[in-house]
Amino acid sequence: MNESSITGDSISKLRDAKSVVILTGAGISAESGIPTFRGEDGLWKKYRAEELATPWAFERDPALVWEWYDWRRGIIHTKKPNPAHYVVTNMENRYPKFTLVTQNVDGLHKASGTKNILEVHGCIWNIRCIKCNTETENYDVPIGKIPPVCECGGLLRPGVVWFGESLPSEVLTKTMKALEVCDLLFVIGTSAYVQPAASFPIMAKQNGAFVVEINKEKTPLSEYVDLQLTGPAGVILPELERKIWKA
Ligand code: BJW
Ligand code: ZN
Repeated sequence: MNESSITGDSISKLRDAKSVVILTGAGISAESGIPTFRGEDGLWKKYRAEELATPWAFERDPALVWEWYDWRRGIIHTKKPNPAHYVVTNMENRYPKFTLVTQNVDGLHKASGTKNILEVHGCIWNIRCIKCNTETENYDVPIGKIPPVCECGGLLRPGVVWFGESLPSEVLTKTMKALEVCDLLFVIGTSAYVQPAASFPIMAKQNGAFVVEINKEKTPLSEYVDLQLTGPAGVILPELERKIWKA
């Protein structure tokens, strides 16, 4: 972290905020060993998104899509939250109003103890029937027979949001409300490429929030934010926590 970039004014903004939203992306789980989507070793470098993460891909070949999700569930279930997840959890306890909005489907924020979580792209540990719409938690690794089938005879699909699908409406409504009232937004480990999540920081800033970005690299948001901290979230966030609350 470039310590000099955090002025006394920024520190008091971060310390004194009352209503806080944190938006996270795959980068916050990278140090837990979970691949991101668009980085050097990102998933989209090896697999074509449109062949795997769309409703049309699932219609065409549900077994292929499930093979990929089964493989990813197998990776994720061995992984644990890293220091960045735990600082986020601590922040929930420090601020009077706190909402975590995550694009991640890995469940690591819940595993680290954060409570008020909005999973805008769903959760890889949920499965949903495409016929009767029943959604259940399922932690089986491997999933078993592929593709899995519901008791009603319908195909089961991962409970995640694919390209071309709407985000869950209740989750989106709660996200919009939180973005309207927050005075501080952290944007952590997202390339800010996928809509509508990429627009959340713009909405919050237009509503008057102070926006802090933490990322290993510059993103399309970097020029727009009030404070940009460059480096791994698992290093930056513990340093920031020390600087703000334990100095
Ligand atoms: C670190 C770090 C460390 C690394 N510390 N940082 C044309 C046609 C159809 C649709 C569209 C279209 N144009 C636009 C759209 C909309 C589309 C979209 O945005 N497409 C883009 C590709 C342009 N969006 C949608 O379709 C969404 N729905 C929607 O808009 O509904 C309305 C609508 C419907 C129909 C038509 C049009 C509109 C749904 C989006 C769903 C996204 N789903 C996925 C898969 C989820 C399930 C799964 O996991 O399999 O969500 S895609 C993937 O990207 C995943 C992620 O949540 C999402 C965001 O990625 P994220 O988190 O930002 O990860 P990366 O890898 O991109 O970035 C990692 C970052 O971390 C990098 O910046 C690194 O530097 C950083 N980093 N290590 C800190 N240690
Ligand atoms: Zn069913």
